[in-house]
Amino acid sequence: MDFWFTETVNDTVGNTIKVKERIFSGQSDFQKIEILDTYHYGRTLILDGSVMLTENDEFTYHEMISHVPLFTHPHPEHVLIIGGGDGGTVREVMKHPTVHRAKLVEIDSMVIEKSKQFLPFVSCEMENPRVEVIVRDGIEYIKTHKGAFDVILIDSTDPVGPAVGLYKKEFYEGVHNALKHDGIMVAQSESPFFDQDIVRDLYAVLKPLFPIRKMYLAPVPSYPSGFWSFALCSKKSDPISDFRHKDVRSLNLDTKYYNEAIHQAAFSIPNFIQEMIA
Ligand code: AG3
Repeated sequence: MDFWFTETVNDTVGNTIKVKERIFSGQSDFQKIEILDTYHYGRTLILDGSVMLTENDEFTYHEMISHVPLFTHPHPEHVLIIGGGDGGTVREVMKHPTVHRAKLVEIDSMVIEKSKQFLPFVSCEMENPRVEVIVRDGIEYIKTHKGAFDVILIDSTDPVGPAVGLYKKEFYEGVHNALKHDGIMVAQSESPFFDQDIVRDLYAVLKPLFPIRKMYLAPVPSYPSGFWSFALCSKKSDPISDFRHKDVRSLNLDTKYYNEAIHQAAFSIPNFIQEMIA
């Protein structure tokens, strides 16, 4: 019998993927974790019924959440990743030679464990000596680390379950305080087609906190609408005028999506989304 997985996007829309094999299914203290092998997308990580990443298209998301801020900051050395226990963001951050230390603060140790076991294509840099993995609630962690980071990446799930607090004002005040005077943060900010209220609310929260705020976009075919947004907030550097484009060329990182032209093009925002976040 055919086995299909459907992510329920809303009451009337779902995303359906044909499954080859169930690799893992379990309940952690925080959420239901599933890893499926699928025909089109390869191995797929699902948390509480939502696709977090697939082998076939995770590169767009992980490259864009990492390289856009890291090539905007003049000299990123200390990076904090909140969430992202699969390791995909860590893998991209490790491509930057300026980064001395990346701390990954993930609430759910089972996500880390199962990604290491079944998703080596994302978890491959988790044992890098420049990486420190901390199993803790990012909301608590951020409060105790003032002025510590050059770049903070919020690689969260949708605002349900343990991630609800990652969309609130108090959390972003903490993020602001945890950044150095010229720090930059990026948060994944959902689909402008399906999650308009979340997008609107998040950008309203960020507005009074950071002088520079810009949305950028990337395709992630396995996510609802396949069209994803990120919020870049910065205390000093602008992602276009301070973009270290020469370093993109000279470092010549091994990326499948990100390049110099994409960095700039990603900040071109359609009118309906400009209105949404105005
Ligand atoms: N974090 C963002 C996933 C959001 C997807 N939403 C959905 N499928 N409804 C992904 C974590 C990857 N490191």
